Amino acid sequence: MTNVQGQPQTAGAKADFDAVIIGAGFSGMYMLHSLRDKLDLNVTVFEAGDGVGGTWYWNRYPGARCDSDSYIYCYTFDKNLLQEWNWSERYPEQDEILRYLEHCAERFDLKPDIQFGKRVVEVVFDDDTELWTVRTDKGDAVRARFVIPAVGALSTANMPPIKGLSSFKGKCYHTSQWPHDGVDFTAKRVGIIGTGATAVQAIPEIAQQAKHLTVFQRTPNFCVPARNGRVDPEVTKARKADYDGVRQRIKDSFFGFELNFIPKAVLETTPEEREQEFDKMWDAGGFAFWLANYQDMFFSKEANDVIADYLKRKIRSVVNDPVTAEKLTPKTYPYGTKRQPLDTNYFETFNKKNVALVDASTDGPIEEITPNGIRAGGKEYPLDIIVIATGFDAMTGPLKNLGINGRDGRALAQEWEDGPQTYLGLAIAGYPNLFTITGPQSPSVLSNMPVSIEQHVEWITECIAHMRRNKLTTIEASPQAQDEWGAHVAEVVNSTLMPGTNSWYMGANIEGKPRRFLPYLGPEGVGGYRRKCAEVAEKGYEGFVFTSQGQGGTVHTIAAE
Ligand code: N01
Repeated sequence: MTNVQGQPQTAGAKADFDAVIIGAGFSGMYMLHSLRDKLDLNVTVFEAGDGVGGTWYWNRYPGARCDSDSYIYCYTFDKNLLQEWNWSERYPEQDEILRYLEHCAERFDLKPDIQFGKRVVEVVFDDDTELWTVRTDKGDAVRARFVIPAVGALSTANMPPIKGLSSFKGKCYHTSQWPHDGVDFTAKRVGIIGTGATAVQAIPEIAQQAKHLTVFQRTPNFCVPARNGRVDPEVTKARKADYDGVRQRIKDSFFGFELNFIPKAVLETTPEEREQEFDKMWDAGGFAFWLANYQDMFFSKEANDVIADYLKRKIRSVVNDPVTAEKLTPKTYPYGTKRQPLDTNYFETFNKKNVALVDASTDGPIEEITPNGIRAGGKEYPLDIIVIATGFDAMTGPLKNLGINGRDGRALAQEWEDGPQTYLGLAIAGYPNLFTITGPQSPSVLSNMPVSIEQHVEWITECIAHMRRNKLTTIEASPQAQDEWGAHVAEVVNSTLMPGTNSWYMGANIEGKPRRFLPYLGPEGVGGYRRKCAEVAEKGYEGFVFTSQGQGGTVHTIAAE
């Protein structure tokens, strides 16, 4: 075992570990494998859960499944793993994805280096030793050269600040903190708050079991059918034979899928021509309608209206009651500027006799939770179970909660009060040797996550290998590079329709959260972003500052452009 500078671990090293990774989901697991098995570093992982899986460990609500096609919602770094694993469906359920991640943990022997049931509560940089001290809620305090929060973008639950929540006498569950032994809805009156991607998956499932389901909707959503099912074995065989090609295509693509925009403006098409294209995307199911539509969809309100009209007609054609159909039809924001939920019988569910919709704008908003149910628009809805599907304090929440204090005692939670500031969504000025995986201001949630996770893990690994080769002690984003990156992220998104919508991408779902676009919607997508990160590395880590040999050592500055 050697330390990060290539010296034997025992040769006067002060750190307990070369690296501490926080979280054992998709990103933390690959980060561990990569640093431990490629660079031979001494690494430990702290994981709050009692098992691996991250998102897939916690989100066990009925209907939970991935929205990306399974053949690309997986690790692609290991050719044998790609060949040996077989998914049962186009969009596998939560328990199957969790089984896959458990299989990966066994296959790469990760568990011995993961400390389960330990939540990190503080991460503090020491200016003198240039080491991080990581503390957990179980009393651990370990020192490490590098810290890599692999905490996911959607892992801090948003508990809505609704009056009376704790007074409810029945059972109440947030979808992301679901009981491991499930919830029995039989003969129960159930209320669900929220109609985002989670609720769109859960509502049809709960409605099948519950005596009655009341859906409390604040904003209606544009939904597209998932079209889940078994994948034709011949298609699977062909994909497996061409995984090198698949991998290259998703890496170079805009969103990490085998999907590309139609290189044409919808406003230049005839109604017949575009209706045919819309039908094709609708029939294909999945994200095609969102991410492979006409190229002006995200830029022109007029173009967007044409596309949204197709989806509105679909809602009206499925929902029998015209009043309910109107309530379910989005009218206040452009299509695609909120995350696209994929559905299986979502709108059809509102035709069932045991399902009712309470819409905030027409029936009145939720006023309070009472001991017996939910009061909205002056009326009380009696309930036995409340399901809270109100999402997450996305992207910044998980990082702000870690108690991160960087150089000179600066606190990340304070510095980000007006929104995240990062360089490439990978590093933060004032926080040396701390890397974020799929952090704010990187493509992250606007991509097929495993593609972006692998890119970040591989970039970070190569960066640490570079430091090792060159005997460098710390790396830190320069404030100038960080400012320029922040300005670029804002400039790019401001040319689209995204900033005008109250979405969690904008932080608009959390009261008091600054209105900032949180991910990066690069002009060339994840492919362009990957090339940018590679170029930064090729230019000697442009925009980063290195030190060597500890405090007082040589400072190497590589200026930003
Ligand atoms: O959360 P959301 P989610 N009172 O924030 C409403 C990923 N995901 O858990 O739209 C009343 O999207 C809120 O209303 P509004 C995916 O990236 C992945 O559904 O803010 N209502 C909205 O309807 C997704 O985008 C998969 O007006 C309140 C809902 O609650 C992300 O997770 C599957 C409220 C929250 O929707 C989050 O989805 C599922 C309040 N106080 C999800 N506060 C995969 O397939 C909020 N709402 C991998």
